[in-house]
Amino acid sequence: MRLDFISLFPEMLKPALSVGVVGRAVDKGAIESHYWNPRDYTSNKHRTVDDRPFGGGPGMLMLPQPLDDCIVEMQQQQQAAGVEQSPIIYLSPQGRRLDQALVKELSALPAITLLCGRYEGVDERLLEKHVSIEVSIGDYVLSGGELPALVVADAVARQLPGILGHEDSAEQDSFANGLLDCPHYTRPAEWQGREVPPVLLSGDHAAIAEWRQAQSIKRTNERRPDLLSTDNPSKPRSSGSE
Ligand code: 4GO
Repeated sequence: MRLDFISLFPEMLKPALSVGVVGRAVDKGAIESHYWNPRDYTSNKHRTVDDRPFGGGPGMLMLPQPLDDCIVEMQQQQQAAGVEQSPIIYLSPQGRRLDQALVKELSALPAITLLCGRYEGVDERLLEKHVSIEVSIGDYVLSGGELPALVVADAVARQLPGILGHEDSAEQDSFANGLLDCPHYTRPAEWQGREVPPVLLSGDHAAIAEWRQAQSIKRTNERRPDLLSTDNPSKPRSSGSE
């Protein structure tokens, strides 16, 4: 999968994509990342990428011109590389809330572009022209789209085949089956007077699977009943309690 990042701060993104599971995906060639800096596409000698909002108000906006030239060049390069037009995703609090279902949709695509805004955001006309979907990682405001873009990249990368070892496969994750994850324990079996639930030491794989499923359902009920409510369209089809 190809990931293109459009950002004024690519140096914020690159190190995050070089470590851990995502770093391994990059090393293995399962992820190919490209960085595009709108500041390299400014037409004025001060290399200005922002300006004041029409109608007044605080803060600055990203100018459409450098972003447009940047996107046009990126799309030319993608075409030359034989990549189909990839949807441009704009990270913003006004976007569709990211969840595991959206992560799965995105990870099935051959390429996505993540457009990271700064300041108070981007001129609306640039978004109208180029953006396929706005995505939000949650109901809070950040100073740039880079951290949300990394959240999307990480969540998508761990869905790609052969990226996680089978022991920690994406199928085991919280939300993979619409439920929260069960608790986990490692050595020692007793730690500071606290014991590991005995069933996990029993060697009875069926009993362990049953216990984990029951714990997942209990936790989901206690912490996120919204995930189980009957009017929730993303309610898991089989929770094991039916
Ligand atoms: C995305 C972008 C929050 C999110 C952002 C989010 N803040 N909740 N800030 O996913 C335009 C300039 C948006 C700063 C950006």
